[in-house]
Amino acid sequence: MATWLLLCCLIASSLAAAAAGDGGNQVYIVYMGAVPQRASPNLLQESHLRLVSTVLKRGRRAGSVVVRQYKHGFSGFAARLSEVEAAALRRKPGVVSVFADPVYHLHTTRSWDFLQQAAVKIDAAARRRGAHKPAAAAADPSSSSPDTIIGLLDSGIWPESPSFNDAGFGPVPGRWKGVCMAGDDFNSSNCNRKLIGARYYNESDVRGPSQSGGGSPRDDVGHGTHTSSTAAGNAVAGASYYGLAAGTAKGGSASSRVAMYRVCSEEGCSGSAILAGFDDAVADGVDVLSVSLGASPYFRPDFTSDPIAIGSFHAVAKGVTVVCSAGNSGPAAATVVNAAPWILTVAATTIDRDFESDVVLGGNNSAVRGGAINFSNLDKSPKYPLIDGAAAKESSVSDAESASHCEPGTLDSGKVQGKIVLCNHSEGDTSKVVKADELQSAGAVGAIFVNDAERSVATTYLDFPVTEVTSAAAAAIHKYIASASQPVATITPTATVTEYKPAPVVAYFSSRGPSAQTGNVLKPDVAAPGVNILASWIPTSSSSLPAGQKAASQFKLVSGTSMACPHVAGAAATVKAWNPTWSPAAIRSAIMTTATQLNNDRAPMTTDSGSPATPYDYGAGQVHPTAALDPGLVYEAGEDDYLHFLCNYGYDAPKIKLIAASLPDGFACAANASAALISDLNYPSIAVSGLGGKGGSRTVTRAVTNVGAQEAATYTVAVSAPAGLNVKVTPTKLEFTKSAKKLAFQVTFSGGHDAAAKKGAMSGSITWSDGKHLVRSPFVVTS
Ligand SMILES: *[C@@H]1O[C@H](CO)[C@@H](O)[C@H](O)[C@H]1NC(C)=O
Ligand SMILES: *[C@@H]1O[C@H](CO)[C@@H](O)[C@H](O)[C@H]1NC(C)=O
Ligand SMILES: *[C@@H]1O[C@H](CO)[C@@H](O)[C@H](O)[C@H]1NC(C)=O
Ligand SMILES: *[C@@H]1O[C@H](CO)[C@@H](O)[C@H](O)[C@H]1NC(C)=O
Ligand SMILES: *[C@@H]1O[C@H](CO)[C@@H](O)[C@H](O)[C@H]1NC(C)=O
Ligand SMILES: CC(=O)N[C@H]1CO[C@H](CO)[C@@H](O)[C@@H]1O
Repeated sequence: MATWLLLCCLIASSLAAAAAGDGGNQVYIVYMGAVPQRASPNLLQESHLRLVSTVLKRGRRAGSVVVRQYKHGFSGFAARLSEVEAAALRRKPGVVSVFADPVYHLHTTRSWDFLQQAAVKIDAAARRRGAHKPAAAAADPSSSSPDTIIGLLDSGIWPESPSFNDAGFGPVPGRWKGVCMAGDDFNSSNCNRKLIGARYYNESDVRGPSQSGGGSPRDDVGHGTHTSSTAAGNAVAGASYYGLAAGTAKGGSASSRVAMYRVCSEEGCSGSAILAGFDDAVADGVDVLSVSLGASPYFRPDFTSDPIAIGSFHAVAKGVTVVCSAGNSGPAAATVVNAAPWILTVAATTIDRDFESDVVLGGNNSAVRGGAINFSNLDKSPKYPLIDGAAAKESSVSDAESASHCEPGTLDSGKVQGKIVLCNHSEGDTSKVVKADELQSAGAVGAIFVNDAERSVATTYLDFPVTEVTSAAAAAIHKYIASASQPVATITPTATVTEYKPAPVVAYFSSRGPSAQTGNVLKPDVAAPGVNILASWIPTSSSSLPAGQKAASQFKLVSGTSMACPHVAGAAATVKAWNPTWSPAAIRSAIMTTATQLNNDRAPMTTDSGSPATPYDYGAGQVHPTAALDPGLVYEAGEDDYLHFLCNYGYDAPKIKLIAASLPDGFACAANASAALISDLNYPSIAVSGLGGKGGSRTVTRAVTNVGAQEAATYTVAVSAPAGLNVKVTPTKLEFTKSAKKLAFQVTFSGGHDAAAKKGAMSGSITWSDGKHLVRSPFVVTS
């Protein structure tokens, strides 16, 4: 009776809501857990429609509200529903969760503003990699290395790019089940032996009809073309961005095949499409998934309503390695996203190339070093009047500070006319590109931005001469302006500087740990190049061209953790090609334990601002793709370990089902499940939060599996610990034999005398070595 009443009321109110108009409807993801055994996709599809029709008001057809169905790895659908209909579905048997479709964003740069700007190049990394024989061999498509398939969830692909030419590639692997969907300006002829699959998810179904379409795997943003070519693009000689960064552009795993799942458009990436992309990619047979997008760190979904956490859980359970960008919300702490422990989370670093554009001052012709990408044409001699933004203030403006930052509307165009304007720039200001546009239209001939934070990312200003200098360098300019009666200067054309030192450094924008979800798993996992990366772009000339250029560049310099992620996806594909039976956890372990912490000055890596890099900045360090091919030992983990992680995280079995869909027979959370036990997840790094001060102690367990060529191997441990923290590993020696392939050890952390005085995180590492391999795990302990 009670049930009937409830239903009755729901139906009544659902009618009322519907009567109020469909305008309130939005897309909900209805997640139904594991695909029932022996349920054919068709049967499942029908049952989804039947289920929806039970909650719809009369006259609404299920077929017209369901916009997407999930039927491979898990069952469910996305449908345009009223709040009341969604609530009714939530109570239906078999429905595990119903949540509003979130919109995620591509991790190109800190903000959408930057989309037209910054850039990067994979050449230096590729050059370093090419120096090592194994990777060079793996990158040769004619070599006998097994095929690997990298799937990308992104904004689509430009199939005509030379990065995706299939010359030299053998037939598409027989196990591939994907398709090449036809759409606007895209048909099956656009796929080949390199680009073997392309799907899209009709955005207009989800967001309402949109100008930008979305009805095609073709990329109209550029982002997906860039990430695809970074992960797996062919080597393309003579690549450059209008002559800058000239060299060979080459993906991390040039022998891999590519499959694009277009889940994003210019407006963002809908959660329902992301989930569908994961579902299809796993069923199609990809080996590695590269996902350069995520939620905002300020609106972080729970694991149970995060399409990336859910989709990647199923992918990893099926043996697919999932690599995600950490986000571009640094350098603030606890901004890392995509931090589920089954994901390989990637931070961004610089490469050893800089784009130098100097300021030459009148008087003694001294040069002040700056950096940016300009395609302007100022005279080489310093003859342009130079003025400080503060001195060019519009008289009616009272805020001198804003004028010194050249904020729009604060400057007197009469005073900047024909001059080079010196402007401060800080985080939170109007974007530099907008400021430059304003100055240009006010008649200025150039601009110098004083900018400490963002110096490593070269901004592209196309046809207006702009350079950026640090505040230290700006002191000389200020001094000159103060001393000269008529200060003059010029800005030199951009020159590409290679072998720039120090590199890598952690990029300012790269999102930082600790993970806001748990301090007992260290995130991000590794770092890879993500600043000013040169890779393929869409050659559409909608945006302005540099003076003298007739056609849009086929390559572009772009920055973001979006660019770092596919570098690691490429490395993971190469590890997989060499070790086809390895699990995603083993591949991740190989990449993390072989990462490097030194820069090209052979000194410890720093952040952009010069402070020593910590595991919260770069995880295990900078990815070293060739070392990852032969790690010696690996830290294994599987679905069961991740389920116990969720128990320790605080979820009960029904909540875990929201992610895992189904639980193995007999699975139960341990009675002693607790957040502290998360530290025991067999992860290649260690994080312990809440150790306590003096007298505090915690022991974590780990197990390593010998994957080296020798079954008999002896490894001994070396510990690097900060003052104030005692770290004890037992045993200190591991003897692997034919029968003992996997051995456990314990690490005990305890506070030393001055532990209480230590503020914040204490980090160090433990490293196992057999004399040939170094298997390093970073740790972070907080009191
Ligand atoms: C695909 O489109 C191209 C260009 O419009 C056309 O030449 C080609 O025949 C089409 N291929 C298929 C299989 O439809
Ligand atoms: C996408 O969906 C809209 C609305 O349902 C439809 O009009 C359009 O034809 C679809 N586009 C494609 C390429 O399927
Ligand atoms: C920028 O800030 C510095 C220090 O706050 C100040 O001295 C200077 O005048 C400001 N303006 C410019 C254009 O550098
Ligand atoms: C040139 O002028 C700048 C600014 O006035 C000053 O800082 C610098 O020391 C001078 N250099 C030489 C070599 O005189
Ligand atoms: C927790 O319980 C499991 C058995 O359910 C046991 O194996 C494990 O040692 C316990 N861990 C701790 C830290 O007590
Ligand atoms: C790096 C670069 O191409 N800079 C350009 C700046 O502008 C001058 C004049 O157009 C070009 O000659 C440079 O090549």
